Amino acid sequence: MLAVNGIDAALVRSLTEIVGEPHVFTAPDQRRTYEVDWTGRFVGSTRAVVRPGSLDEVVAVVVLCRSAGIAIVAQGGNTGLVGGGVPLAGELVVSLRRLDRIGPVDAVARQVTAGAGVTVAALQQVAAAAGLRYAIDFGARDSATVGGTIATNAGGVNVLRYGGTREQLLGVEAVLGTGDVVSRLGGLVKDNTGYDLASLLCGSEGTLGLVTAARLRLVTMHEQRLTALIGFSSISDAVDAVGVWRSSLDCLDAAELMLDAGMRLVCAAFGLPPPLQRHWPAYVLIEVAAHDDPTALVTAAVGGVATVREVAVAIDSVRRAQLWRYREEHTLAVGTVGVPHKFDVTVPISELAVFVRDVPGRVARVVPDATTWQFGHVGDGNIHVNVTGTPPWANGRGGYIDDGGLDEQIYRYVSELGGSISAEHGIGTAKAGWLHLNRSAAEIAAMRAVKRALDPDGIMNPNALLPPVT
Ligand code: 2HG
Ligand code: ZN
Repeated sequence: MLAVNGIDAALVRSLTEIVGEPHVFTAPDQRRTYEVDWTGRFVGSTRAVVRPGSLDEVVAVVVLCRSAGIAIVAQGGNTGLVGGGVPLAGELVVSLRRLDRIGPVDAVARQVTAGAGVTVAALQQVAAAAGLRYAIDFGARDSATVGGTIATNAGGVNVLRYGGTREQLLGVEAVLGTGDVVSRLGGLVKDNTGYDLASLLCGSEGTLGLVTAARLRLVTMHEQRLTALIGFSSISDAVDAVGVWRSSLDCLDAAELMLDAGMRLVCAAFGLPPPLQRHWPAYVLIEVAAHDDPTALVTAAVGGVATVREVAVAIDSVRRAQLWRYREEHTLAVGTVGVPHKFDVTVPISELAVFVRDVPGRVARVVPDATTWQFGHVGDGNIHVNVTGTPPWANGRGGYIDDGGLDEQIYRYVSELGGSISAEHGIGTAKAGWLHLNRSAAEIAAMRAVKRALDPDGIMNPNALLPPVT
């Protein structure tokens, strides 16, 4: 791992001149939450965290770091799950959370400009106040930021209807690794004038530059929402049913898979009653959103699938939130068991049920005592495999990086099935060594060339995304 760490007193003084003393953290207790991801799996250290409050300050920080040869890790809400936003090699942490301005909603164009530090929840609230909706949504909405979701091309629960973050992006303002600013916040929907830098920066995980603001698409706010939690006798019945509903329910916003073990864990961890009268091997949570009452449509669609065993339906927001809790609390519930090793993968829908069935056995081959938890966005083929009970192979700094072959076991299997080793969380440092399973040598060479052009001194998140050069 490349370590660039010349953060000394002179650099801290220069950073302080740029952003002001209150916004440079050097004391251990100030730095701590920036040095570790929230699962506790990725633990690094840094001598300083800098919190610029404007585009000019971000430019000055990047220019300073470039001239001093200091590596930068950008951080938003620190909700990332692949070790891409914490200073594992002593990098300077540049927190963009202070860039939290939201511009006026253009209700006619259905767009808004948001700073990188705006949380997804804050953006959703501003959109809702204007009668619109921001389409990206997931459990970490209160902490995750616009900048972080762009850096990782975050997905979430509504991808099957609206696409991921890249599909919401009309333009960005960013500071490249050169210190140059690129800015396209005009919001033109049709704009075929060369390379699409916003798309390129989206999913680049801070390796090319720092996104400081974005022009984002807003979508229709549907007045009528219905959530249903449905029990099935098998994983394949659940997956097949979602395939049917994807065709029969145009208004399908989300289709999430849960399994019996995860459901029991959530109930135990949060003291919740079981959601249905009986426990079932597999559950699907669907949400539909429409202008007209969708109850009749959903009743017909659900009733038309013979393998449905039990259903709970909610229309009012309180009861809908109660049903969603069973899905959204999975991440925290697994965290109560131990530090999880997370795999965020996609496999073709045709392989999904077999994958979910076989993964625990594959895990047991390399870590016999581990427990495997699976849940995810079944509507788009994205499964979250969480493994707990893995021995604590430490990285020497208190984190858990090595895994005794678990990565190899899962990622090779995903790749054999024609899937992706990163569906929506990104590559980070955790998966950089496995990128070749999904990307050809020519593609990786092209990515390296782009990186050299936009970040000539290699200061932008140097250990993330691209495989280490051997
Ligand atoms: C989710 O879908 C998030 O809940 C987190 O992507 C997934 O905890 C995870 O593995
Ligand atoms: Zn997810």
